[in-house]
Amino acid sequence: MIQVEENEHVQTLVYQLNKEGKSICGDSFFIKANEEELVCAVADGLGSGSLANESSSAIKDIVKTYADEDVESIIERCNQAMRNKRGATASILKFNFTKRELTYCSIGNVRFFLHSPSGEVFHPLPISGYLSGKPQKYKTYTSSYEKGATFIIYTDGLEVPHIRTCLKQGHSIEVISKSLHPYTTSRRDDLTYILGQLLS
Ligand SMILES: [Mn+2]
Repeated sequence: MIQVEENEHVQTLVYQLNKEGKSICGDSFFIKANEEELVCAVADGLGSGSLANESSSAIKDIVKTYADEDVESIIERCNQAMRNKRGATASILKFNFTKRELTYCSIGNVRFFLHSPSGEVFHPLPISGYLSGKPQKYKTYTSSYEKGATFIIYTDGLEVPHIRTCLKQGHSIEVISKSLHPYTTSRRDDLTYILGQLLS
């Protein structure tokens, strides 16, 4: 499944595929761009199927409702919502187009890479664990970004050995998406990625 969200500041593309034999995806995502910012989130519910989806879709709903808050308060709201659920790993990312700055907060194995045209790679190291409703410490990353930078957020269903190389070639997100295709066919797990390029 592919969804596209774009405006004059950003172009994004979402790809999602269920685990083999599953009719419900345990991963969920949220993405929204307006004149000021891009908000995106990816969550991987523990396990698979409907119970996994219950957790990850609750995260999606919270990000949608509280998208105006900062990434750390949103992720804490998501954590609270996991109390009577299985739990999930999640990443929340915002790009502020006016400040040309990104903020990122994450727990668990959802990963994020940003590649700038100057060659710099921004890759916050994943923090182990998952959102479970228990008290949790967060680390919020802030970084400036360059026009033309490409990024990806993805769940562990996508097993790419050299994700940096895929982003580095300076290709459009459609071409990058095509180059990721061979890594999406095993279907050992639910798979979600958001690919994007900053245009301004
Ligand atoms: Mn997974």
